[in-house]
Amino acid sequence: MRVSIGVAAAVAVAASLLAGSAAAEAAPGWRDFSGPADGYGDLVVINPDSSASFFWGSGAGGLRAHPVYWGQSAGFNHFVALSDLNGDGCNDLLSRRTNGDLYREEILCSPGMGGQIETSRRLGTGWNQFNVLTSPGDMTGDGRADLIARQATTGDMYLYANEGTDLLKARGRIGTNWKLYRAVLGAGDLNGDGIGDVLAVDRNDSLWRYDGTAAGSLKPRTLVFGNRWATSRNAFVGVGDITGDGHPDVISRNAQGQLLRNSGTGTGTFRSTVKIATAGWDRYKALF
Ligand SMILES: [Ca+2]
Ligand SMILES: [Ca+2]
Ligand SMILES: [Ca+2]
Ligand SMILES: [Ca+2]
Repeated sequence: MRVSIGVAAAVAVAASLLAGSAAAEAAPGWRDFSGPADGYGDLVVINPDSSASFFWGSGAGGLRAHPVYWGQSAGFNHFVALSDLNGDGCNDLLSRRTNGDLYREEILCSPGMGGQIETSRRLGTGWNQFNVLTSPGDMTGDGRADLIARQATTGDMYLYANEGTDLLKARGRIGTNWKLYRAVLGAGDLNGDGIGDVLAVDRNDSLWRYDGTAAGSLKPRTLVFGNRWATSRNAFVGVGDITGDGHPDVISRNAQGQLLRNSGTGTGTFRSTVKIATAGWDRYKALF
C-alpha cells in the first residue's frame, strides 16, 4: 500500500521551502512536541469524550501538571508520534479516527503554541485492520521515524517507511505470530545505535525488546523484565526521554490508575519501576 496525496505533498514542499533553512536544521528530539521544543518526550492522551490532550515531559522524570487540550472533538481512537513530516522543525503525529481513517496531524510550529494542530489531512482508510500502530523511531537509516503495524487477523507485523511529506511506503512483513503479545510499543533508540527499537509485553506479563536494524528489520528478541513485570498494567508508552539524561524512558499505567516509569539506561535495559502519579490516570481512554 502506498498512501499519497499529490496536492498535499506539493503544498508541504512549498511550505518547507518557505520555512527556510533555520527551521530545517532544528530537528526536534524524539517525541518532543512542546513549543518551543525542550528536548523532553511528551505524552498524548485520549480523553473520555475521544478528544485529545498533550502532557509535557518535565525532564525530571514525570509529566507537567496541566495538559494542553487540542480543542477538537473528532473521534480519535489512536495516535502515533512521528518525526517532523513537513520540515518545519516541529514533530508531527498520525491519528486514527474511530471509522478507521488515518490522518496526518501537523503540529503548529510557533513558540508557545506547541500542541495545537495546524493541519489535519487524511492519508488513507481501512486502518482499523491493525491492532498495533506505533513508531519505534527511524528503522530505515534516513533519520525519519517509521510506522509499524500489526494486522489483527493474522498477528503479522508490517513496516511502513516514512518517505516524507504524505508518503507511507509499505516495506513488507517484519514479524509473524505477534498475537502472543498483548502490547507492542515503539520505544525510540534504546541501545544507542541510532536505530529505533521495539518493546513487547507477552501474555505472561514479561517485557521483551527487539532491536531494530537500519535495513528495516528486527533482531531476535531479548528479555527485559520477567517475573510478571506487567501484571495489572494496562497501557504502555515509549514516551521518549522524560528524565533528561538523553535515554528514552517507558511509561505504563496500572489498574489503580497510577502512572509508572521505567528509565532507560541507554544499553537496552531499564531501571526498576518508579511511581510518577498516584491516581486518576484511569480516566483516559488511551495513552500514546
Ligand atoms: Ca517536550
Ligand atoms: Ca512538522
Ligand atoms: Ca537501537
Ligand atoms: Ca531518560
